[in-house]
Amino acid sequence: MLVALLAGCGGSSGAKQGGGITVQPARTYRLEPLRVVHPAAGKPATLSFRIVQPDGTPLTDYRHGAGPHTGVHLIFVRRDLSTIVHRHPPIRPDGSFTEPIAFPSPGPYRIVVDAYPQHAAQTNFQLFSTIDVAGGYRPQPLPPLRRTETVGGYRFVLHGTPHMRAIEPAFLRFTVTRPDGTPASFTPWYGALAHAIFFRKGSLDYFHTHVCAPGASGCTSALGTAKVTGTSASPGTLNVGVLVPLPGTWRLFLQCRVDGRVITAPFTLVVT
Ligand SMILES: [Cu+2]
Repeated sequence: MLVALLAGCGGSSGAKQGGGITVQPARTYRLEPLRVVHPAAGKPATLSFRIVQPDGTPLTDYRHGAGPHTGVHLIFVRRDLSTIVHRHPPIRPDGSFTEPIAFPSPGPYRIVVDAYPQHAAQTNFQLFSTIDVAGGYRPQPLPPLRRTETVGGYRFVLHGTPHMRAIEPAFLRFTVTRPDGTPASFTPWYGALAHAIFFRKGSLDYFHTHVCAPGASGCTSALGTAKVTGTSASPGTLNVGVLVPLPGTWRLFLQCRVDGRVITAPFTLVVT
């Protein structure tokens, strides 16, 4: 099965106004076309897309180099915030991306394409779409904040009491230990020691920060004039920057690579 998806990028579809005037879509970046072949849970699916620039030509020139702020970050989040898939697909010379995806479970997902163009006014921008992965969808209630999450035997502990406000940088201090109790040592994955991906309950608003190795550059996330940079001062510790645009209940997906495997630990956060 092949599904062509409409890219929902900033409400740019044309709209009929009263009096028969057609308002043309804003000249913005868009996903064109965005296709998913075999969107069923547990089966390998293939997603392909290009980003088309306001002038109608495909975007081919992306930022590259060290750090996480390069290329395209492709993220799928299930609507109930139970699971995500996060990839940095390789860029083809014609600006197209083709990525094999295994959706972990059926249901509605939001697709985020977070792009870092080489030459643009802003560092990055996001384009959004949605996809239904076939199968029975049973939404899971969002669990309350738990300070300890164990994933595959790796233990993530959130220390202190988080007080988070919208648009204000804050830090969450985590320790991560292996199944044998020793501090986890993080190996860079997609340019960072850890990726902190935030989605807001209900609206699925998105933000993304990183933890990089000491001295690394290109690791600061910005929201307007506010900036935040995560740090890791010693093995097994993560000082994760939080910078989200709106109050509400958010789900943080904290991802890192330890002992050759990528681990995702989810945490529920309340931002006032
Ligand atoms: Cu990231």
